[in-house]
Amino acid sequence: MVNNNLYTQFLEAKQTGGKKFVVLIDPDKVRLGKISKVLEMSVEAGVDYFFIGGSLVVNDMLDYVLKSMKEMCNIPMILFPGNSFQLSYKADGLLFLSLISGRNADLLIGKHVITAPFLKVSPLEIISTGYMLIDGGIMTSVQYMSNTNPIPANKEDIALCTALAGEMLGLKQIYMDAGSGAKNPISESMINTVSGALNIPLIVGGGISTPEKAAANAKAGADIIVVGNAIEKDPQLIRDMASAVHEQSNTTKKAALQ
Ligand code: 1GP
Repeated sequence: MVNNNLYTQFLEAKQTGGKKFVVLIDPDKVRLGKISKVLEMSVEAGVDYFFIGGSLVVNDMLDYVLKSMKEMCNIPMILFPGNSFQLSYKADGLLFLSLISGRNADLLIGKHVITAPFLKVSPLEIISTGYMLIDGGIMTSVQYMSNTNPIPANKEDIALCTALAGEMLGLKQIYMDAGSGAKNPISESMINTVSGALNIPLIVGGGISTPEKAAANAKAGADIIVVGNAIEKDPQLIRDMASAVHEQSNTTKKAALQ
């Protein structure tokens, strides 16, 4: 039986105006002493999910990190793989990413063909995701590693048409990413334009460094907000980021009821 729990929650967020907050964990950068603190704070703050992955994972730590995390908390762990080697059955789900902003056939469909038979027999919930890189003002790892051009930050029409095409192709959600450590996060205006036209959930991340920006993105229409770098630098931000995002969910729901 196909497991749809995670995606059902994402879709419900889109449909009801609920907002989800995700902490991105790069398994290469994890020190287990520090991660236990991050997990503790995430549980207290009500973090909804962890995304696990990185553009370039060089240590063979993925299974170990996931196993250790699972022992410490119940927050669902979703793989956000930078390549087809970043697979582990110890996670709960996997973003099956097709890089629809690029024209690199391998990342649009090629790697997927190779991993499909492994995923078919895996217990992971597979969530097909149209992945769109948006220019964040610097060359990010994902841009370099994927050998693709991001969508220019001011080209909202291209972002909109790309996201719509992804939805029409049957992808279950769209992830707009300025890339980890982006200098400029995605504009609220672009988020608003894309989100307003989609019936599927919209994930937004890359370069979000303050609770104010996280809240503004949620208000602009992002259903799921992802933060990695800023939290790696200052785990204390988890609480304020999570509540800034969740508060927007209340605002939107209240507005919908009025
Ligand atoms: C990157 O969207 C994520 O793929 C998160 O980016 O690390 O800049 O928060 P940051």
